[in-house]
Amino acid sequence: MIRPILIHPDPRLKKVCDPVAEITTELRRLAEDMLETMYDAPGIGLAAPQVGVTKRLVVMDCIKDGPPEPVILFNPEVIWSSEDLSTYEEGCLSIPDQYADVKRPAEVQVRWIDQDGQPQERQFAGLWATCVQHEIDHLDGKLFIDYLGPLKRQMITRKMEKLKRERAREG
Ligand code: K2U
Ligand code: ZN
Repeated sequence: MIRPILIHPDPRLKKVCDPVAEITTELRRLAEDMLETMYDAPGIGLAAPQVGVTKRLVVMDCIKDGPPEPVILFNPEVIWSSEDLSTYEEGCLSIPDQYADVKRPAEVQVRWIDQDGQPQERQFAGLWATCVQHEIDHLDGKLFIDYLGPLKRQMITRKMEKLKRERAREG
């Protein structure tokens, strides 16, 4: 089912999430719900804290045109990152309609546990690299606006507080 996506500022988006001890049926269901929620947004990534679950789980599918390629990552960790950096104009489903350039390592090697409990390891480049780093940041309570200067971050936070007030009024 499609789950509501938390909007910044929200304390649950700032928490360091807990590792997943065991891949339960419930967590597999959560991962499926996150993929459905991500495709509906639409987005190319989503982290569990964004739907209010402070567990170390992210989903991604950075394929634009072509058959979908969903990836479910439990306890993902970056085990290597390139010296080269790449800049991407990032957005975030928890900070709607705000975009800013963020510099990150251009390639990363990531290790995780998949939905079958199997350890996986893959090197990501391009948009996949940007996305997986953006999602793992979410698991550490870090948002892309944390890479911006204090004034720009504050301006965006103020806009989100206004948006939340308006949404609360609409009901
Ligand atoms: O985690 C999220 O909020 C989903 C993010 C993932 C993402 C952000 C920046 C760069 C790459 C991935 C996005 O909102 S998904 C929407 C999107 C789609 C294409 C390109 C950038 C952002
Ligand atoms: Zn995000």
